[in-house]
Amino acid sequence: MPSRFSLDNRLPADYVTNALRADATAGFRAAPYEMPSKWLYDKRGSDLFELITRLPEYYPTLAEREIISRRSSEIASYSRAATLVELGSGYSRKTRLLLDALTARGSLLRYAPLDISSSALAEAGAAIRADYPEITVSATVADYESGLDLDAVPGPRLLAFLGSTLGNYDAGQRRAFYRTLSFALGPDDVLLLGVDLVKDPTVLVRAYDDAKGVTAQFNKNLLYVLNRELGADFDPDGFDHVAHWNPADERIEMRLRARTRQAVEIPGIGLTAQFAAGQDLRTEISCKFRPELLADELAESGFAVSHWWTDQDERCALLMASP
Ligand code: AVJ
Repeated sequence: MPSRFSLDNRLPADYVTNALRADATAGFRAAPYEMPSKWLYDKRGSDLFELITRLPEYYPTLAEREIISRRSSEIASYSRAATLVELGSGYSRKTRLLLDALTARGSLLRYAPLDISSSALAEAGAAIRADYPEITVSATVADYESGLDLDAVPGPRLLAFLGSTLGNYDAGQRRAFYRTLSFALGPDDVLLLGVDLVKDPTVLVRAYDDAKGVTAQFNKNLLYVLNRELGADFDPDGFDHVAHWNPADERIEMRLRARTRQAVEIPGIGLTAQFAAGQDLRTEISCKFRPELLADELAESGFAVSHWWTDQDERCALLMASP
């Protein structure tokens, strides 16, 4: 049987410019300045993140891989999925472990990755199509934050949201995200969430401030994006990379700290950002979770956690929940 691969673009042509403009307008009117972390991931940012996942300090990728490889057949038999939907799939590396287990079980018909990066989807989609000829790959370029339509994909569905991407949302954004999911999922579908757990802050800070400075480059990539897309004149050398542990909210905050007092023109939004020396632009939050609290907030949004797995060192967790 011939394999099938489709790449469906659901983003309007001017999506990047308009959405970035709206986020930058809000973010540079806020005090302190802030930007949503999704703007870190253009081609260069996605490549830098790939390098981060191979750093010795950045444990989450390996820890999650360890859990998935030990639990993939359980996941396959509990979900009996006909479709694996993956949000923020990027280059789909860990996905293969799930695809192996689901195809071995014989239930899987389709892999449906969604991402805002069409280059990552095209690359990953083509590779998966070649290696899994028996399933259909239907990739969608979409911003799932603004809604999710899964009516076209056969159930039961296993919706995977891995890599601790959930941690990029604050509590209110997570609630909105769970709502989107509960509209999209049916009673036979399951959610598979990968999260990073609260742990010793020195371990956490090291994971976000590595010795080689790759994370610093990744962080500063936001300034190149703002310069390119909004005609801004940020000087990346004028800022320091900061990984700050916020103990009250139990999250890492990546920031760019102005080395000197400076004014930055952002013509795309008709605004000048004024930085005092030492003033921050927050570029990412990465929330760390406690099992009971995460199960509670999922329950409040109508999801019941049925399984909960960690790696041997209990750094990260993978959970399965039903709507
Ligand atoms: C891809 C969002 C899970 O928050 O750990 C890595 C991104 N930022 N180093 C994370 C990231 C800095 C990463 N996520």
